[in-house]
Amino acid sequence: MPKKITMTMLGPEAVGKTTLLATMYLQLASINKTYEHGFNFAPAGNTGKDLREALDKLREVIENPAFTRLPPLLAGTAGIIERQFEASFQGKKELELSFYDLAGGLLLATDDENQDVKEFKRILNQAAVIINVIDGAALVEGSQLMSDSINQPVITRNLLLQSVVNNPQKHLILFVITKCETWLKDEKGQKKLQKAFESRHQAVINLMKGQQNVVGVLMPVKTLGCVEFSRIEGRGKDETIFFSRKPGLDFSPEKVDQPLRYALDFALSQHDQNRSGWSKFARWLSNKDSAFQIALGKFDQGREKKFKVYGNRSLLDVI
Ligand SMILES: Nc1nc2c(ncn2[C@@H]2O[C@H](COP(=O)(O)OP(=O)(O)OP(=O)(O)O)[C@@H](O)[C@H]2O)c(=O)[nH]1
Ligand SMILES: [Mg+2]
Repeated sequence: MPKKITMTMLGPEAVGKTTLLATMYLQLASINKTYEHGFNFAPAGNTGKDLREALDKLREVIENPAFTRLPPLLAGTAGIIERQFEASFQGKKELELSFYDLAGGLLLATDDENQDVKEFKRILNQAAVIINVIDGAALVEGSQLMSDSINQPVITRNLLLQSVVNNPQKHLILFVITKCETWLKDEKGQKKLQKAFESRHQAVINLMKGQQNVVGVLMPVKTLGCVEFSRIEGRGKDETIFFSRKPGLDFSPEKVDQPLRYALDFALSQHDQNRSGWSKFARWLSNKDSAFQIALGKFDQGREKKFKVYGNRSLLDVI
């Protein structure tokens, strides 16, 4: 029986979780073919069909006239949705990956008896990889009030608390910043993003300090690539962010292969470390162990190493 590894999105409504998942899916093909590593990742069940549909909707962004206010491109996710993937090595199925997407509204549910909330907490506790999606425009340009109400760092911290503290499960937490095209253009903008994250999400960063089972990585990405922050209008409750579609640019996600690579690397190395003693011995006898680890080392070469890391950095070592 192939083992199962859990991964999950985490983040409030409309920050870009489903958009990130769909654009990561788009990168699978290139990850499968770029290196001679022997791994193959494929969607299972309805995952491929659903994510292709989401991508088609996202691509419609290029049909929007430039410089207008952008309407939402995707419908909000309902409840918790499991997206299944499979990883095989040298043509043989090694691992099942369950990737959960959720309705961000669940984070604000106040009712402790809410079944979806209970289920989500269970998923978080056992997830090897947690992708906390953060709206970069609200983070950098919004008031504290707006940034907190869109990104909910305190609720995020409270949810992570029980999965991080006193839990034997090791976690990779990717802090993926979306809607941040504007600040990715130069080093100054990138510094601004990191500074805003470290001050406004301090509660989450503090939670990871000294915890041996957690490593966090800050990763700004371009999920759409052709939409930029334009301005903020209004104050207090009326504060609104406007984005505009840039003329001359196509829908072209960038860097989204990196959270995907980090997630898959971590999943594969956790899977390899968790093999039972007997299976390890049998694999060692047949030389399978070293083949797998050499492949993992090759696969790891596709990972950029310059991202800011928090918590126990050694968990990122693949072998
Ligand atoms: N400018 C900009 N807009 C984005 C980006 N990513 C997503 N969006 C917009 O944000 C909207 C919400 O994105 P979703 O991916 O549906 O957000 P979600 O986090 O899945 O939301 P829920 O399912 O409601 O929890 C999309 O319809 C896009 O219009 C981005 O990188 N830049
Ligand atoms: Mg969604």
